[in-house]
Amino acid sequence: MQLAEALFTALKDRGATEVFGIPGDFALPYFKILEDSKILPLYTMSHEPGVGFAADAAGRFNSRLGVAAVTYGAGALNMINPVAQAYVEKSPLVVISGAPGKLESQRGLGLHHQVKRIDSQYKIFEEITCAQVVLDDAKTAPQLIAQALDTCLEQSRPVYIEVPRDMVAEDVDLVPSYQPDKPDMEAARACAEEVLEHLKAAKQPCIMAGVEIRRFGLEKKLAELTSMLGVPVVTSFMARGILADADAPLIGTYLGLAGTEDVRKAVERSDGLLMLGVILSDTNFGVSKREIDMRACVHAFDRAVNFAHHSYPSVTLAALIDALIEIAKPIGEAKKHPAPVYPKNLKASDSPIVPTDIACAVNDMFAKYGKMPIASDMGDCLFTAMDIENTALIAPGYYASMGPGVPAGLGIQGNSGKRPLIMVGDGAFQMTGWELGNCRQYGWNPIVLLFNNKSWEMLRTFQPGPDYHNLDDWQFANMAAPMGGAGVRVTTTQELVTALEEAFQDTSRFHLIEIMLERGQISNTLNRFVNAVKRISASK
Ligand code: TPW
Ligand code: MG
Repeated sequence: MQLAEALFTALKDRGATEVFGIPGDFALPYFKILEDSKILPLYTMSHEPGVGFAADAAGRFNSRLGVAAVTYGAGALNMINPVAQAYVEKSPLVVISGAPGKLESQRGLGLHHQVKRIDSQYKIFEEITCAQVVLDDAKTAPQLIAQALDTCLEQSRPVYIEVPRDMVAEDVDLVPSYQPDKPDMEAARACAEEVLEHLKAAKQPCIMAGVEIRRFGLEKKLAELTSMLGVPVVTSFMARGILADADAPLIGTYLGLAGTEDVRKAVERSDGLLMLGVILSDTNFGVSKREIDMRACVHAFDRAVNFAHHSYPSVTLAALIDALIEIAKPIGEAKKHPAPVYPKNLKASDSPIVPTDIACAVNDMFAKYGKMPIASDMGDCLFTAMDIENTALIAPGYYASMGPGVPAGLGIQGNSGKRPLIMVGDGAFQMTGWELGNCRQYGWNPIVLLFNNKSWEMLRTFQPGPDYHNLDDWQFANMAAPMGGAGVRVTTTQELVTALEEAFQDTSRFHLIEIMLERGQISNTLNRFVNAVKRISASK
């Protein structure tokens, strides 16, 4: 079998369902094999950040491998930021890069797309991926491919696979199939006993579900466990959107002082907090970390479980949850846990639109037509999304890069066929909104809610004043038609409701709803977030 075929077959065997990419001369040979072999469909995008964000979203959405295929140098280095985000947010992203052939690199000439040395790119990717391989030997290639992909699945972080262009058609053996490590159930059971004791001893036990729950496909199991225990569950900010279709006693998303009081108290007053797969980041805990007594927490993350003064270094999240399910019993009195309340029934009128109206209008549409998966960019759109009914959400909740909104939506649709709702600010749309032009050729039809405040408004909330936060009026709605979609600009709640109705009715193309917002109008969550940050810095 040709080396490139072996690679794509191995990806498919491990759950990848498509490839996002942009070719280049160092990548043409393997792109040709991808197309001819038809092992996985290829979706081309317009700019490599879009490739990275789309592939990352595909992997996050179905908890399988996302695949980004690019060329050497100019292509791969364009993807640094999305891959870095995937690394810290634990997304199972496989980066495939073409590279100069073995003989080319020995001729002593500077090669185009090369930086300092031929392996400069490899070294850069070492810093943002958890495994790196160069397939420059037909004998070792199958083993190296297996190692890289299995590490990607086990750690749920990006890996880097470099394919010299003269290697792609070399004859190689099949890649060994995925052999997951056997979990150490004895250690997991001992750990589970201790975790359960910890929860039972607490007056106010609470479980925080983090993003690893989704990454490792554990939502149903967690719902089963938490229903058996009857302990309230919150998600971290980063994990917002998980458990949307599972029957768990979910009370909301923990946002510290930026969130709702019920959720904040359940977490911060808990004397037995169990954090399952939660990233300990400033965005997850920043606006009140000191309120949480970390010594009273148990933290399962990165294939280890940590108590205050000791840890179980080899207990995976899956093994811990399996072991807990074996012994789980209801804890304390079966209290009714308050379900989160979201704004609904938007009054359609000629009033100007504020961000909460958008959440309200979306909730009304979801109630009428059913929920959609959401891809949100960074900006107030993401804080507004906290007021939308819990549904699958792909968003940069930790690393916080602008740019993923539109391409991540395309990644969701390319991966699942589901129509996504995309939420994006005007600043972020200026970065990657153009990827929408790729919808028509693939029959994709996202609904895009563009929050146009003609401003980098989130920055303005942190530093009021400077004029450089002002953005020009780009008239985005007018750009939709030539890109193959329908565009409309709305300024009143009545126009918003009408535009949403039209978008839901017409599934033939993408709909771009350009929602005009006054500068200074921000969501409830961002408002609380800003006030909390100000209060914390004033008290220092
Ligand atoms: C790749 C820094 C964080 S939020 C923001 C910037 C520039 C403004 C976003 O403007 P937008 O949304 O999209 O109009 P809104 O609601 O605030 O008006 N470059 C990158 N990522 C980040 N996070 C920044 C800069 C930033
Ligand atoms: Mg803006």
